[in-house]
Amino acid sequence: MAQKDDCIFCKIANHVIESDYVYEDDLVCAFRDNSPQAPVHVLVVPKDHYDNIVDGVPADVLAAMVHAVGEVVRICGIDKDGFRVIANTGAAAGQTVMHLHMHVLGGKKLGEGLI
Ligand code: IU
Repeated sequence: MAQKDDCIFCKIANHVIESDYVYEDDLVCAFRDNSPQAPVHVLVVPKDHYDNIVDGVPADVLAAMVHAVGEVVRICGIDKDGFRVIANTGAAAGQTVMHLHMHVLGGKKLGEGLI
């Protein structure tokens, strides 16, 4: 699996288009959402293209994403107060960018419901 030509998150994750990065390693990067829904709203994305979290994503990539979540919450200072991780999957769940991403949200009291 590699990049997809017309995918905006492939371009951001591989620095074809620059963004406001928070964390990066060989497999993933994390950058601030450009329409933040909370004081901290960061997206963790793999550098290779997968449509969503059940699109045959290798275990090392999934592990790198979860590791990156931990790095992001420490870097952004929300590890102690609590945060939320969301991976909208498919249009019915509100996925608008069809490149796997995890939202990391925090920095305020979040709503108590799941949906
Ligand atoms: P969703 O789970 O697919 O709905 O989330 C996509 C997010 O990507 C959404 O919060 C957008 O604000 C965000 N985003 C971005 O940060 N930069 C972009 O260039 C684009 C979308 I397109």
